[in-house]
Amino acid sequence: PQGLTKAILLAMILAIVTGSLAQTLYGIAPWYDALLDEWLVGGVFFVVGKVFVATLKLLVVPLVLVSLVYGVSNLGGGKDLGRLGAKTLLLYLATTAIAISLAMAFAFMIEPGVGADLSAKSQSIEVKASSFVQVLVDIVPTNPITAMAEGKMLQVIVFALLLGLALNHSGAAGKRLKDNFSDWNEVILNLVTMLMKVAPYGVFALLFNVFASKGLSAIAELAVYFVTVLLVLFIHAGMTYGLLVKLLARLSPATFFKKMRNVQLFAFSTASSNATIPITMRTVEKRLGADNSIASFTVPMGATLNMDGTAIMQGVATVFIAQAYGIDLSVTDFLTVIATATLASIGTAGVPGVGLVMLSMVLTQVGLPVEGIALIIGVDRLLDMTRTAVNVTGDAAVTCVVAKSEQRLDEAVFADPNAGGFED
Ligand code: DAS
Repeated sequence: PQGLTKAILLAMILAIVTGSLAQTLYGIAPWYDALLDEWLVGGVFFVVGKVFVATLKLLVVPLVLVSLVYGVSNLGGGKDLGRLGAKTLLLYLATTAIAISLAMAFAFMIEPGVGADLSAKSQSIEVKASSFVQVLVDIVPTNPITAMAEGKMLQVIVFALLLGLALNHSGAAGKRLKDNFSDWNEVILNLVTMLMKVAPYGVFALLFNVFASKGLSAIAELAVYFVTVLLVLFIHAGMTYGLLVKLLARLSPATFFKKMRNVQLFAFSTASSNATIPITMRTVEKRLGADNSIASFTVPMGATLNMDGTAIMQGVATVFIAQAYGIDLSVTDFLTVIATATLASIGTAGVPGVGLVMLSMVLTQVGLPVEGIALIIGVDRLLDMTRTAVNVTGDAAVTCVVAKSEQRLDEAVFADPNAGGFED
């Protein structure tokens, strides 16, 4: 399909305009409200949006499993995997630490929370977050089928890694199975391509509902906070990832960002890194030239471990809440926030809203009132969409760096504007 990106962008703009308009007209007449609430937001667009996200999520576990088993079996063996894993994890943690440090520096300078209206704090917030130790224990699955059925990404990744390694030590049987997984990987990636064609409709439905229900009004009273988070998101994505791609992978940042547009639009619309995994995987392999043996590992791992956009929100939100309550943060508090937010991002899957759940862990760690989350919850959905787009961009940037460092990135594919279809 020609210019899928244009179609998605058009759908996005149309949805934002009509959704916001619908929200401003709310209350002009009972029949209108019923039409908007029951038939559109709660009806047609609800169904279309849910089905669209479901078709993406449908492919996540099968694609991650076959792709990772096949990908790992193409690596030299345990020592390669060890090096690859260490490189990837180090880069993911480093970019997240940079992200949150930038966020707190800007929030400290801009002071979004000074003089904030505390009235919203009455809303009670029910959030629970798993402890870091529990996360580590949970990483190894006791039953791979359960892990897949429940979509526990880290457990699926561990199982696939072990199975992929075993393939290399299984002679002819392993070879046959490896070819099988390779075919499955190709077919599922083609299924992803097919499903991407319905994206404009899904994107419209999802975004219309966000803007028709949340609208732009929620942004007004939190404008400074909202703008601060967006500012750092763009700076981090442009600067940190731009430098990463340019200096470490010696590739063109302009080409990288241009080819990442589709992935960012999916991430923005779904607010879910996990649901975007199939698109991220397809793009880094077919359009950016990263070899499957790298991408099959770094992309699923990134969707779960690497959430720079989320860390940025947490950095700004923590400073905002401290300022709103007139609480001074010490240098130790800052370092605690950086450590907690970086580690907190390891344990949570990339689904809508996890950023807020992890924020409660960060606030608790530095003794800030968790009910402060009520102050920012109004605009969180819009920020969630943007930070998810940053999360997946970080996953792809690190994938390119690691693939290049392992001589497993095809620069001809990277440079070819039409590689992988969907000419922009
Ligand atoms: N929506 C999450 C993701 O999918 C990010 C977040 O909630 O902050 O990456």
